Amino acid sequence: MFKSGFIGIIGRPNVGKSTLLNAIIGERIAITTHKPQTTRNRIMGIKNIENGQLIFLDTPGIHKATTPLNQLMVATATDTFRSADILLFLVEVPEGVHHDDKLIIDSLRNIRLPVILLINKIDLVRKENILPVIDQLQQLFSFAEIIPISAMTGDGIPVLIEQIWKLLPEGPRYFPDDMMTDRTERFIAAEIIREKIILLTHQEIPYTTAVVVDSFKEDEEKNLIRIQATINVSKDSQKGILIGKKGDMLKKIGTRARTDMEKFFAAKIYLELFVRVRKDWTHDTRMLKEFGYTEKT
Ligand SMILES: Nc1nc2c(ncn2[C@@H]2O[C@H](COP(=O)(O)OP(=O)(O)OP(=O)(O)O)[C@@H](O)[C@H]2O)c(=O)[nH]1
Ligand SMILES: [Mg+2]
Repeated sequence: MFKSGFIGIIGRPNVGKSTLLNAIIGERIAITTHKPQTTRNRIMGIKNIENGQLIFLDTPGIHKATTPLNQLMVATATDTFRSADILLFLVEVPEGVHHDDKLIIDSLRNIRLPVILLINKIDLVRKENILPVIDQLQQLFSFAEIIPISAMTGDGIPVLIEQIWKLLPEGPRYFPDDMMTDRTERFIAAEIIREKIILLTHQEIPYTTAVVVDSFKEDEEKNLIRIQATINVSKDSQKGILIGKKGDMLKKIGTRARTDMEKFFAAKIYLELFVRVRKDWTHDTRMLKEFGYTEKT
């Protein structure tokens, strides 16, 4: 029997959703950092197994959003409640049950999808500390399955894939076998740059930066890709910080992004970065759309 369907990965920021997506797919299609609110879009990852096609949807972390950008991110995540066949609700065991986890559980009450509870980051705690967290969450909601995992080490992932397959409906192969994600190479290149910015900068900068790839040109003969990208910031002062003394910061971001891109695209990369101020873009509907942030993507 061939089964297929859409599996939404949801949870608070920083619990390990994108790490899990990458672990399942076996490629770094979604960026991950130790800072919350890394993911801003829905990112599809397609896993083909012998008797099924599992289509995972990584989503932004659900949190109390205040700015229009954050509200869009949360809407992108909660949108999967309607478009998925199964939800994977991730919590991280080292942090225990967080107030926002309870809010997410409350928002799951009216949906009819099976929800699998994933207790993530079990590599960080002793086994006996996992059970109390499971107990507490089990009292709040009737989960279809509860599986302790480590997205980092891969522990529990084969069991998870098996359980998902069991819950999926019979269905067709929606996407070609060799398709890994719905995201373009341009998107992934922009995200790799954004990951380096998040890792290398501080305070509000990770949250007020948007990267757009302006040009992506492949020279197949030379196995070379030329990429030009613009880093958009929301204030003049942030532009100076991103460029750094004598361009130091921008150079660092570029070098690290290029190294990752060369691995991902298996090609030599020429990367050119520009910084541009787009005043208060995180509050501007038109600019949010221009930078690729809409509920439906
Ligand atoms: N030790 C350990 N760390 C993990 C595990 N899974 C994720 N992490 C780390 O947790 C941090 C957050 O991971 P992400 O995958 O970016 O989390 P996310 O839920 O996608 O976060 P947002 O996109 O901000 O919502 C990163 O530093 C990961 O390396 C795990 O199983 N074990
Ligand atoms: Mg993420």
